[in-house]
Amino acid sequence: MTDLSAFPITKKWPAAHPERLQLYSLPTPNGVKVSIMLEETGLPYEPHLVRFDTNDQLTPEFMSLNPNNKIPAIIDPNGPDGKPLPLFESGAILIYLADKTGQLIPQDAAGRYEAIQWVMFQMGGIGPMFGQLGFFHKFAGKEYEDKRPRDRYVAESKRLLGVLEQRLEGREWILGDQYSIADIATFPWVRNLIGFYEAGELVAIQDFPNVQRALAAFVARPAVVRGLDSPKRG
Ligand SMILES: N[C@@H](CCC(=O)N[C@@H](CS)C(=O)NCC(=O)O)C(=O)O
Repeated sequence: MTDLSAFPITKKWPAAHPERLQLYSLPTPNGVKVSIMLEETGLPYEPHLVRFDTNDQLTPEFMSLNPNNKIPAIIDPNGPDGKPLPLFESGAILIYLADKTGQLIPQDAAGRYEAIQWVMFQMGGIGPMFGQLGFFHKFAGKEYEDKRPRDRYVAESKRLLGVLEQRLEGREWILGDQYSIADIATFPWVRNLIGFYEAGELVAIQDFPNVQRALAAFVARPAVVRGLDSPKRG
């Protein structure tokens, strides 16, 4: 019987199935990367909802797993050497799960680094820039009189969409024929930009037909549909 009691997070979110991978998350663009990956690979997992309206991410139990107080985070009871592995940062989790399952990452060395390169492009570029655009366009930053910060993030988001558009020219997915963790990292953020942030018009999304086409194919995948709703908001 797997014992995860050494992890304080299990006091607040008890593991009903400690032998399964434990996911602590909320269906945000960073959170769903991991639930989509888990659904795509078919790894059994137990989802736990981390609520922001009650600041669950700031509790000592959650921060014992991620001192950076952000979802998603996991514990894999069957990590390297058969020992439990705690992990945070969605990009690191995607790479870990791809390596663990041998799925959604090329198996040759060059292809593997190419996939990691595009995951990093999302982690360092698309995620932070689209996130700032959301703040200045839809949330508290909307009230700021000075529109220069908003304009800066709009311009940077358009530039990044342009990079993605060019990459997808003549390619079905970011790596070509092979759907990968690079797509799982990226498309939840594009979806969020157009949907929740309501910034499609602002970034002139119609100018990026390859991005729109790949996004449509992404959201039509059954595993993506399931992952977008996990953990259930309850
Ligand atoms: N680089 C991190 C970013 C994670 C992140 O920003 N998570 C947000 C939700 S999308 C969060 O937990 N925010 C809660 C907070 O900042 O208190 C990752 O990719 O895992």
